[in-house]
Amino acid sequence: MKIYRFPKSRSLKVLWTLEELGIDYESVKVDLLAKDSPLQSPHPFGKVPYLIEGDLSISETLAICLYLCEKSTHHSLYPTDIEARAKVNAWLSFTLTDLESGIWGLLKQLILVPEEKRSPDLVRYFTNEANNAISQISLNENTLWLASNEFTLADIFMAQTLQWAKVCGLTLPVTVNAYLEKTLSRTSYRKAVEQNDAP
Ligand SMILES: N[C@@H](CCC(=O)N[C@@H](CS)C(=O)NCC(=O)O)C(=O)O
Repeated sequence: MKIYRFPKSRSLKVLWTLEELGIDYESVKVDLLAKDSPLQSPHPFGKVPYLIEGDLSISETLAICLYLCEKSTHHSLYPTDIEARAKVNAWLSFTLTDLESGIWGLLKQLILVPEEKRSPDLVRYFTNEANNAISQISLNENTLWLASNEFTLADIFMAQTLQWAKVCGLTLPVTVNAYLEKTLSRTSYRKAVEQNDAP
């Protein structure tokens, strides 16, 4: 199985999922910044992450992670019980829509868009959107992780998005920051970052 990756990008979520599940993979670094480089992702639009396994190719971070969870016999990351799964799905949906939209917009304005094209109005707008979504993260103090006492896919998606928020200079509530630190202390995370950010 080959995973096309780029440092600091969403491909981290896929590698983190693979590390949690203990699935062997080969990660292939592409060059997202130089479109004339030979190191392009085979994704139809040159994006990462992208999975190729035999004749199968999958795009979209969530679809790849769900495929890996459904393929695995370890069910804790994406539970089979439908009520437990619904809680994971709710957090995944919140993270990928309400939370990510403001943070990703802000990240693009602050880092990815060329300086001369950045807009202070957009920075203000995305900052408000992001802070508003962050204020809606209500952690359940009776569970160890976001959706339950098990570490799930929801935690992987939430953690990378919160990390992006910090890269943007946003301040997280103390409890959310403590949750993030706990998430990032997992061995699987450290291994995934090592792979994802390798030169
Ligand atoms: N909706 C896609 C977004 C993928 C995406 O935009 N990836 C970025 C890196 S985080 C990328 O490859 N950008 C390069 C490009 O758009 O050319 C997903 O969730 O996988």
